[in-house]
Amino acid sequence: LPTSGARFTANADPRPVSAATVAYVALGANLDDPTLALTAAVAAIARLGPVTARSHLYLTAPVGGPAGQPPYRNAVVAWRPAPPWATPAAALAALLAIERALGRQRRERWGPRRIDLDLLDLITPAPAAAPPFAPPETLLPHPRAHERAFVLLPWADVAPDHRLGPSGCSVAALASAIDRSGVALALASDAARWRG
Ligand code: PH2
Ligand code: MG
Ligand code: MG
Repeated sequence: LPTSGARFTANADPRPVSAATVAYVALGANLDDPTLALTAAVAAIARLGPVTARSHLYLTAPVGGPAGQPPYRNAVVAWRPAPPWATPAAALAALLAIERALGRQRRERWGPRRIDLDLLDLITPAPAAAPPFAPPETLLPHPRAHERAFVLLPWADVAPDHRLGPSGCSVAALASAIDRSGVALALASDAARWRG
C-alpha cells in the first residue's frame, strides 16, 4: 500500500493527489439472517469507495452482553473510502448510517444486533491534525480490537502486517497470541453466501 504521502500529477493540474486512505471495518451480526446482513453491509460500504479485501466469515460465540444471545457472524474488510468519507469522523458517520439503513436498533450495550460496523483503523497518507478532544468512538485504532479474537482473526486475513499504532504489534502477532476459543470458520454453505 502506498504510504509515501501526497503525490503530484505530472499534468497541468497542480492540486496534490493524495495516496489512498485505507480503513479496516469489523462487521458483526447475530439476529435474523446475519450472513445476509454482513453481505448487504459490504455492498453498501463499497458504494462509498472500493472494498479491496474481505476476510473469511467466522462463526463466533457472543462475548459480553446478555446471556443466551445467538452466535455471531464476524468478518473484517479493507476499504478505501472515497472523499468525503476518507476521515475517521466521516467514515464513522457513514458506517453508522449504513447500520441504521440495515435496521440496527440500539437497545442495550453489547446486546444482540442485526448489524454492527466498527471502524478498526484508518490510515491516511497525510493525516489531518487530530482534534484535541475526540469522543471515544473515534479513537483509532479501535481501543478493544487487540483483545478480541472475533476481530483479530478476520483482521489478520486481510491485513496481517498492519501495526496497531506506530510502534505497536502487527495484527498477525496479536492474532496468533490470542485465545481463539469460541471463534471458528463459518460452515461452507454460509461462507459461500458471504463470498457471493
Ligand atoms: N460484538 C460486541 C460484543 N460481543 N461478540 C461476538 N462474538 N462478536 C461481536 O461482533 C461482538 C461480540 C460489541 O460490539
Ligand atoms: Mg462492536
Ligand atoms: Mg459498534
